[in-house]
Amino acid sequence: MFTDKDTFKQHFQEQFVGQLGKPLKEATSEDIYKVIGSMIREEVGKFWAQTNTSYRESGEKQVYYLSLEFLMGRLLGNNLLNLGALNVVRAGLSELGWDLEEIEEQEADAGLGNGGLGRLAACFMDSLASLQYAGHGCGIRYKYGLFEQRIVDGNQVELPDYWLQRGNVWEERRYDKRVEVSFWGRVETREENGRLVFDTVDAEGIWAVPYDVPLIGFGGRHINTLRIWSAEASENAVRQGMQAGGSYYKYLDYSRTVESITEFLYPDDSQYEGKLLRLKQQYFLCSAGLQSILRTFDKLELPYEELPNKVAIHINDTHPTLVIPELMRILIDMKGYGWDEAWSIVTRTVSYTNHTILSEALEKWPVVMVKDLLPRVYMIIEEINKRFCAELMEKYPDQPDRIAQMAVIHDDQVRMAHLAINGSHSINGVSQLHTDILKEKEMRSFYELYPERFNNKTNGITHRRWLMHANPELSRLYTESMGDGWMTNPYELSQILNYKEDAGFRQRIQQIKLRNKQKLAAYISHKFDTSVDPTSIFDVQVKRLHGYKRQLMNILHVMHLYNEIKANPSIDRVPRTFIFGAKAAPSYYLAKRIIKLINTVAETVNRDPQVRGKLKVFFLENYSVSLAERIIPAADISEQISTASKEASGTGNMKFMMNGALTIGTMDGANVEMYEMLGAENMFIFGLNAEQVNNYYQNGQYSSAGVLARDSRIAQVINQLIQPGPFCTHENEFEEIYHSLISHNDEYFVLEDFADYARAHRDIDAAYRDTENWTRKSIANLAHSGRFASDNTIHEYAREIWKLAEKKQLSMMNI
Ligand code: 26V
Repeated sequence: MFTDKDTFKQHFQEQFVGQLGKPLKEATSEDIYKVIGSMIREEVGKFWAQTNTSYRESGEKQVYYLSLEFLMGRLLGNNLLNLGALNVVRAGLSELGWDLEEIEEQEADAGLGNGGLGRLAACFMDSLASLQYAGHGCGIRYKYGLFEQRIVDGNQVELPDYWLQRGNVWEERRYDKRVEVSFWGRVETREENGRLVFDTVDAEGIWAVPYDVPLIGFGGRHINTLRIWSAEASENAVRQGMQAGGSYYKYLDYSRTVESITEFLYPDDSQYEGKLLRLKQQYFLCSAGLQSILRTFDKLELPYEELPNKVAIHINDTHPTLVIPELMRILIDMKGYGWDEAWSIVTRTVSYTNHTILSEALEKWPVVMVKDLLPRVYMIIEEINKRFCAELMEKYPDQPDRIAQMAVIHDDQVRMAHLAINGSHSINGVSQLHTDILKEKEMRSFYELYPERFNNKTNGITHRRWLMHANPELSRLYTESMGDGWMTNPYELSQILNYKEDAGFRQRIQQIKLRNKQKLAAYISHKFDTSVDPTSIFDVQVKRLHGYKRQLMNILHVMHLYNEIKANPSIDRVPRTFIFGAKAAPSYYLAKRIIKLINTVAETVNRDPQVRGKLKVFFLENYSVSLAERIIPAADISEQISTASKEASGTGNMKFMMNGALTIGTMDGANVEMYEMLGAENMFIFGLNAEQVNNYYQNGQYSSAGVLARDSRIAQVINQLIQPGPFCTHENEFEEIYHSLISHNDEYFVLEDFADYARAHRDIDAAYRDTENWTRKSIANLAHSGRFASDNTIHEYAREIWKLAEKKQLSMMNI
């Protein structure tokens, strides 16, 4: 179908008329999108089946990546890329008068994730399939993805993201594979053949209906499955209700209540704490996922002692931790295993990744809630806690505080991280620094108890989406210069270091960056109806809005630059365009004020003729995967400026590096590992390090007011938050921001790091003037970025955590 342009065109034309029943000349771009999507589905169907058959026949170990989030973005371009059909389809469509990029725009982003954690899951799916591992995703088919962000009068407004409105060509509803998930009820205990038996009675059963999405590996032959579950009322429950005298309208109400379980994705928001619907989502995923995993395992007709050899279940953060007690429940109550045997099976099967040390993100559930919603599961959690505390008592007989601090149930709350650590054989952090902090601080007592369980797996990103798809011109240059080995072995990107001193090559790199910037400039110009200078430095910070990520420091610095130019209009500065993109959690008030501040500064700066040609600021609304693919290839500077110790890894940092941007950053998360490879000459490092931050927290000797008193530049900017002037239309407009910095002593050290941040920005200004040297630095970044390809990360997970058989290195020969 996709072998050559003419075959494609012929198939496409037939399919179009056949499927839509109208002539091609009446086609809309949405029609074209849908027809190509269905052709891809048809093309891969055979290989999907083959992959599944080979799994069944070989009995090889299967990995299931359980995650409440899969931030997949659009699939058309990437599927075509992995099928090797991108050029054929682009050329074929072009002959028919269509532009592939415009067709890609028709697809709604699958925004089933908040940010880093969800996007990591998506990158991992791509690597698993591309490396031909037997690894699948298991998630929730939310009706609404993360909210759509609009900026109205400078403020964030949230709208529902009904991504399924126009249908979803990639999914396959598999009603025949539905399973039942039970909530509520009570546990009755009886004895049977000298054994205690637990029956849950009066529970409410609902259907979990799976939708399967093919995960097409590079080469198009190996196809894994992303199975996402949707909640539906079970007709049995309905019939019983009706027979008991319920009305038709009651049924409609009831089924809506059931469907609400998978209605929307929770925003990453501290306000969610204790929300029953979120707990229901978590158990729904665990119960449905496990039933489907075990159904596949059962086909092997092996005893459950073999489960850890045939199945690995990985939990993405603590959100799916209930798989641990749920698997215990199945093994004990349904398969007849004793506690110790079951526990050994569970802990050898499950592994867990921690993604944050922010204490507000550590999940806890009120005991009463878990007990009511999941009575039998709660009994098991209680037993896990009891046995764990007994083990601790034996080890630390005279340290009751330590035991209380480590217990799974404490203060009438279930601590999910403790349950996850207890019930897994592997606990990993997502960068070396993050893992060290887990071991030495956050999870120290657990590390002392189970040192062998802790390990690091530095995050990665898929170079197929973030380089080959997002930056096709750069990819073409690579292949022309050094062949296509880098596509299957991203470490080969280091070969471009050989071209660092090649003036022609550097010029090509400069041209590609300029063209990417021109494209983004056109997009921004169109959105804002203003001009954007593509030769200015594009300085970009795109990521979720959070205090620790310090978008505030960035915008305060922009205010400072503005003040400088106003004070000295002839100052010599390389023109800069600052670009922001960020969603704030709907109830995170301060974060929303920061968005308003950024927009206010943007308005003032962009309309001031005195700074024209030197400074521009844009806040691009609704940051998403597809927008990231537009922005990142056009960036000169990547802002990775979190308070050291707070950003577990970061993955945006890697995407920018892979597209030749230079990083201004703190020694935090994976920035540290980038720095180890790049050195000070290829990165702009500034600010406190993790140890210094930690010391400040411990000795309490930081005073933001003190910084203000010492530095008049900062004082000026801070006062501009509350005094009418260029950035503040009325008195105290940004007083909450002001108070967070002054009255609340600047939790994230924005003021402390400001001076060094400004210094690093001056270094950027100086460095950018030397175009050739800048390009050398950019090339060093590109060359070392292969290390952060998620293919490497996945090989490490496969080898060290999931214990999968070694895969041989793929090459373009066997793709
Ligand atoms: C928390 C919550 C709590 C409320 C309900 C919804 C929800 C969703 C997510 C979260 C925690 C998000 C944690 C997270 O995204 N961590 C990021 O993980 C990235 C991948 O490992 C890493 O690169 C980032 O540094 C880290 O912040």
